[in-house]
Amino acid sequence: MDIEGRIRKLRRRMEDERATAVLVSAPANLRYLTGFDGVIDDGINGACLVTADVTRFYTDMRYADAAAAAAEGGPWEVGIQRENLYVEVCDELHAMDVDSLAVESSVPYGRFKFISEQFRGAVRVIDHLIEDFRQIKEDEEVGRIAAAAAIADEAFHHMLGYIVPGRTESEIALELEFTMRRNGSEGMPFSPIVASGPNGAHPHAIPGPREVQPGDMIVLDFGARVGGYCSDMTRTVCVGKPTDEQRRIYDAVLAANEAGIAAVRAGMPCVDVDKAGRDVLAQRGFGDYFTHGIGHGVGLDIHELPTIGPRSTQSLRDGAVVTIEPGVYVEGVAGVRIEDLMVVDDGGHRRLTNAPKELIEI
Ligand SMILES: [Mn+2]
Repeated sequence: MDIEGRIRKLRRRMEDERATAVLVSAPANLRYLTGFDGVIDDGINGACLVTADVTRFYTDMRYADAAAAAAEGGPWEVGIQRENLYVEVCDELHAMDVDSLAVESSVPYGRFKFISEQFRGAVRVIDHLIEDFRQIKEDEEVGRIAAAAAIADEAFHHMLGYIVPGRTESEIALELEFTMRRNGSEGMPFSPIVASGPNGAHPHAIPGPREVQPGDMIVLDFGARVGGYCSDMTRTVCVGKPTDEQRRIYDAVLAANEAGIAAVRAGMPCVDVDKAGRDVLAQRGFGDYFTHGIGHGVGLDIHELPTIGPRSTQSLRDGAVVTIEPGVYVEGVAGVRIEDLMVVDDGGHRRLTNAPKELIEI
């Protein structure tokens, strides 16, 4: 991981923004900036202060040894928090004569207010301070995401033999999680979604006690985590033979998925990638049943930049890792979603999800 390069990019951004000092506290941003993988609660026991000369990662005594080991020979130093992280950081800024401070736009209001009071100077927020850099993945980051995607692919194959009528959504979700963790996933980037029959009409349904029945479509949306990096995929299967209507919905979503993926290359406006898939669903009469953006970036967080939807303002950049996940949701009847993960590279993209996409009958 190119920690030095990341800190260099941040300092360039600070110059552009005329920020003398920045304080980073969102866990994924901290991990990105330092490479330190300790368990950090959001802004409670870890924050990184960056000025033109200093990069200091503050944490408490519980992480002192691990942080010192991680800092060894690297471009940042460890500051030990004694009582209150933000009081101590502001005292340090006063000692350094720093009079303007920037924080991430994700900082909670209470913390922003507290820091402003302690700092007694100008504190402002910079939108996507670190998140902009995080879009462009280094090879090692892509390798970790690919490893997580492979664990999820393998779990999907296992699930095809596990799902039978009578099993509940909760049982199926547990088996998915168990399989991925047994195969090397570090916890879950999000709780797996298993939505059967009419529950599939809710894009982010919570698995429950409903037993899978013959004739159900089942939406399975899940991912694994390797070296801190997430994967994300969705497949929809049918219990027994699909009806003509189910087949028509599935084919439309699959065509939209492929059209969206075909549009994924560097320089492509995200709004056009979304449109490529959305138009296919509209042509087939399902335009009103696709109720979210077609995709998003994936990395240390399960949802990160870029967002790919009808109101996106960004374009895809070389090295971005994104999902394409159109869906059709018919209230009271069923849902279908098909989601793949890919990296934008070499004038096109490389798929990281490789599970089959033809409609599988269980
Ligand atoms: Mn997703």
